[in-house]
Amino acid sequence: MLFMAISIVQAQEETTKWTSGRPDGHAPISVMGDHTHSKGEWMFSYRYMYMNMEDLNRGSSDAPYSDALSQYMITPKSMPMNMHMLGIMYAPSNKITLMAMANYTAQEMTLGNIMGGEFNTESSGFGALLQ
Ligand SMILES: [Cu+2]
Repeated sequence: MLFMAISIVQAQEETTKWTSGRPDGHAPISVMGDHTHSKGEWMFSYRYMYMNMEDLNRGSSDAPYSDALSQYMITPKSMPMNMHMLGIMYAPSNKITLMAMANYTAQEMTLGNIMGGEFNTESSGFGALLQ
């Protein structure tokens, strides 16, 4: 999914000390849309995120897969996900910064069945989180 956002910001006052050239000039990479650019500036970004979900919980306690299999024929066991995100920012003026982002997500899931077997499913693609 490709989307564009337009940020219109008020001109920074001359007394502002903020500058993108400082190490603390940007929020952590996972925080998007935290800053603007000066006229004519481009910024390209690549973000990678890995997340793995596994195990079952009941409330705040671990639960064995046999609990789930006593009520259902299949239980999820793990689901690792890889996400790649590309971003572009451009400022046509000091008051407007354009931003576009696209992502590619790949994930798989290992499931166990009531017969004691396991199997995997997977999905991947551009845009929204696929499950
Ligand atoms: Cu930027």
